[in-house]
Amino acid sequence: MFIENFKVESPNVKYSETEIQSVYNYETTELVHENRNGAYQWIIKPKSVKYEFKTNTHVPKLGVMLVGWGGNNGSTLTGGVIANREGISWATKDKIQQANYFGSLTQASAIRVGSYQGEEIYAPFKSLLPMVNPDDIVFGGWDISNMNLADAMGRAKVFDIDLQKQLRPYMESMVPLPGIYDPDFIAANQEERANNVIKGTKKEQVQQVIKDIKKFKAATKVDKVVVLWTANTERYSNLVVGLNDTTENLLAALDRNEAEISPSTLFAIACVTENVPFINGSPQNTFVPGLIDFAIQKNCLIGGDDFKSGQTKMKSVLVDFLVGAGIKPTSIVSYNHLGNNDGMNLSAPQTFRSKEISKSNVVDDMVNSNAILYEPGEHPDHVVVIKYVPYVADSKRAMDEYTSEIFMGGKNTIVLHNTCEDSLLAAPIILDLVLLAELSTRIQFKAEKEGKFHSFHPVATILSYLTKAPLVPPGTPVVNALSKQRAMLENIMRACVGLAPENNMILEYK
Ligand code: NAI
Ligand code: DG6
Repeated sequence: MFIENFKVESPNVKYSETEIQSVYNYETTELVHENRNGAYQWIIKPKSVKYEFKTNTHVPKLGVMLVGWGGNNGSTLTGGVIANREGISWATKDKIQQANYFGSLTQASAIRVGSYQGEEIYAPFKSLLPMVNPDDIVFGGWDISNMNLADAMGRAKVFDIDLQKQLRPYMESMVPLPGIYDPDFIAANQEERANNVIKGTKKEQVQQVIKDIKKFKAATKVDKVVVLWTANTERYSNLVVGLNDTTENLLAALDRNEAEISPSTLFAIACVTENVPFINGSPQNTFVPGLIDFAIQKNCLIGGDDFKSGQTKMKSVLVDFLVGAGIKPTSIVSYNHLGNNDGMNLSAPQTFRSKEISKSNVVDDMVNSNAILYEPGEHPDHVVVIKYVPYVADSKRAMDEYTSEIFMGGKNTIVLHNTCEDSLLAAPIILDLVLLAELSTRIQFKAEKEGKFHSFHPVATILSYLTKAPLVPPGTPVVNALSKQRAMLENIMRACVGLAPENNMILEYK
């Protein structure tokens, strides 16, 4: 059974006009490795820590500024939200299709809230806490191509033509602001597109982006802005001591107009300076140590890297399943070919390398979790290939072969073939990223020994379900397994309304 909304009644939760306050007992463990009677032993001690959460229930009017607004993802997301807002339907060869938010965790998934008269009861994920309605988001942003969003939607070749025709009038007047173009960081094949660029030194470019954000905020009267990079994948920046290792060095390098500061890092510097949350949807190392340091100093949310949309999402489910089932994946080979502008940009070795890195490290936590299967340091062979095939356009083909060792030396090979418009996978993920980033800035919490409430760490691990290479604060474990990432997010939101984590024990029926 499905219920649309609910309210929690418990001594642990208080709803007021402006906030939800909850008390939550975090049941965890403390590990000790010590000498007991002459031998070292691991001791696990259950531990309960009392936390208090406060969620501001005022849902702001949200502005989202996309870097790369005129790209396939940017135009698809903007058109998709308009279609939902306006209740647009269109004819396909199969049926009359209604706009929807399928693929969005916050808008189209459900959570279990309990059971009632022998039936499991589910509610929308978004009913857990008050969140921005995506239909109300005001979009804006930058692009190095000056094409308006209606033409950009046509260039992307993602939506059915009947839908495009209906969206055109809403999108024709949307024109991206000039972006920051640096040919050293993206593929040379992008040069033709770059007709809309911010001139000046790097510092002047940052100042222009700050002005753009302020102007957008004033013109649209939004309460809050989130900025998200969905522009081209850049090459990795070189990490250089004295240049981008600390806030001071990064800002001094900006003053000196150092070449090795990428456009994405410039956008991030602008956002952190203004305390505007910044999310990186591409694989490059935008968040150089000096930038992370800067975000921590300013307590400004940053999140990334690289949307986890298709092949990697499957990987972080399948490998978790295999290793969790006691099966040993020994070789993972992932091919994809695509023909959109992202594919063209990734055909250059330096930008491909950024993507290869973010696609390759995604099974480490699962492999490291099982020393019955893997020797220390052992890892499956893992190869990632991406080819540019213009004809298939945004319809990406992903082929994966997983070979595993099974019982008594047997081998098992699983082959997947996935065909799908890449931007239709990415757009709902972008939506979740901005909605959850906004929500997380309204949550404050404290553990029992902490005097004051504080926000989450500015490096937003809460967003990791949505990213291939979750950015984490130094010294924090990286979790890639999709089910764990989802459980973390859902359980934190449940804690905010005084609900225990979903434990799936269903003891009442045992
Ligand atoms: P796209 O190439 O269609 O769009 C990128 C846009 O960024 C272009 O319009 C380009 O003109 C613009 N641009 C480039 N540099 C810029 C700059 N410095 N400032 C402002 N605008 C700039 O690519 P698409 O398909 O929209 O993907 C965007 C990014 O998202 C890529 O990096 C891609 O790797 C990443 N991504 C996409 C996924 C998907 O499923 N579609 C999944 C994971 C990541
Ligand atoms: C080719 O791999 C293009 C990329 O931008 C991917 O489509 C994107 O990174 C999505 O990757 P995945 O592994 O989540 O499907």
